[in-house]
Amino acid sequence: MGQINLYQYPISPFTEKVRRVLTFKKLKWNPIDCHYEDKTNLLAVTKGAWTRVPVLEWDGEVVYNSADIIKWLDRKVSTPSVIPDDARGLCEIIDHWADNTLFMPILMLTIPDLLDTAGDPKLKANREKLIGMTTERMREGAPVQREALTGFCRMIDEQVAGKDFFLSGGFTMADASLYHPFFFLALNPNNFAITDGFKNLRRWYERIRDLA
Ligand SMILES: N[C@@H](CCC(=O)N[C@@H](CS)C(=O)NCC(=O)O)C(=O)O
Repeated sequence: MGQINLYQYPISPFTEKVRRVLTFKKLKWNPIDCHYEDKTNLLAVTKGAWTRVPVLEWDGEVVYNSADIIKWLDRKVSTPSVIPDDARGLCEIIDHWADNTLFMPILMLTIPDLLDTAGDPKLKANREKLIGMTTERMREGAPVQREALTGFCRMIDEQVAGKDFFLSGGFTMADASLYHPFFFLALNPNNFAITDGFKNLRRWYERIRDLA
């Protein structure tokens, strides 16, 4: 089989979701870094259809959208599987919750400091436009976001108590989906400290982070 090209940003959480699955399946990939503004390579590989990362290109096929990439990969390389037959819908529901609910407070808490540290006014303006909110507004909402995230951490902590993975039976897409927001949160140790009181979650997080 040919080389796997993964169009990405190194700190992209949605790409990290796919990287966890590639790692679990012991598939090596070639990272192709994309630019936040110049979408030339993404438009070329997707024939104009998609401008976000991740995009995966393998053996002449091009797949985009992280959940679709993982489902496609699981069909192409079915051992070890990450989507159990009896939990297909559940994996998609968990993925949807992770991307659209769990990720939201983490995005709002992480982006302001990240952009300030980057010190690139063009990047800041681009990201504020994409998210539809200024970093000042995000900072104002931080207490509410912290409270929401603490509640989500408690739910995950309860589910992974006494277990190695989120669902019974081993690593699944659910672990990759739920891990990616915490990968992004961990870019800022002050924010990641929100997880300090959740020992089961932290053990699970480290297990998924350290997959080899
Ligand atoms: N639903 C998509 C979302 C992908 C996404 O939003 N990726 C971000 C980076 S993590 C992105 O490319 N944003 C647009 C941009 O950076 O211009 C997926 O799961 O792959």
